[in-house]
Amino acid sequence: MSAEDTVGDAAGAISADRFVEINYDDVIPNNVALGSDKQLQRALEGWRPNYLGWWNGMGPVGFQSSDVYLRTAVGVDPAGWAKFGYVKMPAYRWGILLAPKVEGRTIPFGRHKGEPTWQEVPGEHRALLRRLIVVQGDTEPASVEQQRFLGATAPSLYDMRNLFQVNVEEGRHLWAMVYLLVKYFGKDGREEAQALLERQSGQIDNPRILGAFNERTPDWLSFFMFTFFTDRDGKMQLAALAESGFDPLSRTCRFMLTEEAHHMFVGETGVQRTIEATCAAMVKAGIKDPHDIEAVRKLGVVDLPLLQRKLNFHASVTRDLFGAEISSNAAEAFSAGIKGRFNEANLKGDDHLLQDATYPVTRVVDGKTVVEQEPALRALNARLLDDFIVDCQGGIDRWNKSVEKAGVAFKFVQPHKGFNRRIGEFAGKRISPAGEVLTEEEWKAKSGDWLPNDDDMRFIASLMKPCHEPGKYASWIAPPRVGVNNQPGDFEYVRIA
Ligand code: BYC
Repeated sequence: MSAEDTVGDAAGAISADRFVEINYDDVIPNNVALGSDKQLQRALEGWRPNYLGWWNGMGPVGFQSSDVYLRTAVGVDPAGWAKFGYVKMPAYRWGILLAPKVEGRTIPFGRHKGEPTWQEVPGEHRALLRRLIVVQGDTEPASVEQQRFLGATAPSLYDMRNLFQVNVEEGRHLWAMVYLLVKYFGKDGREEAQALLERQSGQIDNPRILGAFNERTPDWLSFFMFTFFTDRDGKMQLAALAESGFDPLSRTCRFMLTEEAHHMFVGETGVQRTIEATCAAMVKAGIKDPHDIEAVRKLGVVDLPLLQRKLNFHASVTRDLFGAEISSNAAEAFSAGIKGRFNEANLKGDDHLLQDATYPVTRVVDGKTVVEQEPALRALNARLLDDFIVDCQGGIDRWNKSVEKAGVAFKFVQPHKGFNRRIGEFAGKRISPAGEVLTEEEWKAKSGDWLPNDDDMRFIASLMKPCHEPGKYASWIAPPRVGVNNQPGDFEYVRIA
């Protein structure tokens, strides 16, 4: 079956008025009138086989010929943009979808504040803009590569379907960045688009650009923590780029954000369901002490202290993605009107220029953590990281409510900002989750209590047994409260071929 045929499956019942928005007749579905720009269309159609080659070679292992109950975007309005149906993943309709243009939009920050947004790349900011788009684009295929082996150990068909939904949407996010590169950056944009398919997560010679995207995602707990924390970095960065004065980037990121929300949902509820299964098993077995690891693990569930160590790892590795707290790159991107702050346009009582403002930055001075005021313009990465930490807390509070409800005495906490960092103020420093500055010896003695250790990883690996029967779930995870698109509990989300 060709990719084009699948529209019938995925979006067969799409009403005619929706087609007006997104043209599914084109080889590349789009709402950017691709057909009227033949050169661009040819360039993207030329890239498409390379993309499909990458998907088949580096995308999900196995299940590529299975029918997966996926949603496909059929409109960019918040109400009803999705159509659900069975699709074979390589036939997913990866398209180019931009949020609607806001007439009269002006640049909301920086030295061009108040000027009309750019519809073309401003020459003086070309290199900076291209770099940011390439970094953003690079993370998308990287995450698919990281998650490629997970289908085989899916704890249910529901979870397998969610994994594949996340994967195809990351693929679409790659298309979104490639569209910008190819349309607006000429020959070097086309070269960058190709290079995005050539770097590989974890490869020594040609790795992905950012650290966290070269880590392994070896098991489902890693996947859920990744989608909770690392996809949330995606949310924060996309939100900052959605403020951009370069309007096509803003519109692209605005639509990508609607997809990102689902990825974080998968992460938050995945961890939540793991916690629920653990607490229920503990209560049933009469185990009161969450630190009685041996007894808890015997029940085939994940002990809460291990989940805390996973949390510590993913939180800290993801925090590195914000770059150095003090960054001249970030200052320049802001002043130039290219990348704003989280929620920039709605920040009240702010001049959106940051010439005289300061921002508190935590760092280590004389063996102690201190907070120092820095020029706000240079501390934009620090600020976005702080916004991220606040955003994470909402989900962690909900996890804690589940634990509390079950009557188990345990509380998940975010580690100190400086814990286990490799980039920025805390790189090369040893900080405990509580924020004490440690010597190397102290760190070595304790870090196995704070980060997943070999024993933890072996135990998690022992739980990763496939559970591929409709309506059934692995012992360590509770069923979801509601099915995808309100489907019943025994729905066959993946028809394994
Ligand atoms: N690893 O001044 P600095 C997502 C580089 S996730 C390796 O500290 P800057 C997703 C940096 O590139 C969101 N290298 O930081 C989630 C720079 O190199 P150049 C992805 C790093 O530039 C889940 C140098 O160090 N989007 O969407 O202010 C699944 C000095 O940089 C790292 C974006 O990140 C690192 N961790 O900010 C799927 C948005 N950190 O340029 C998808 C676009 C820094 O001197 N990117 N470096 O050669 C940016 O805004 C910025 O590039 C960064 C860094 C925030 C990443």
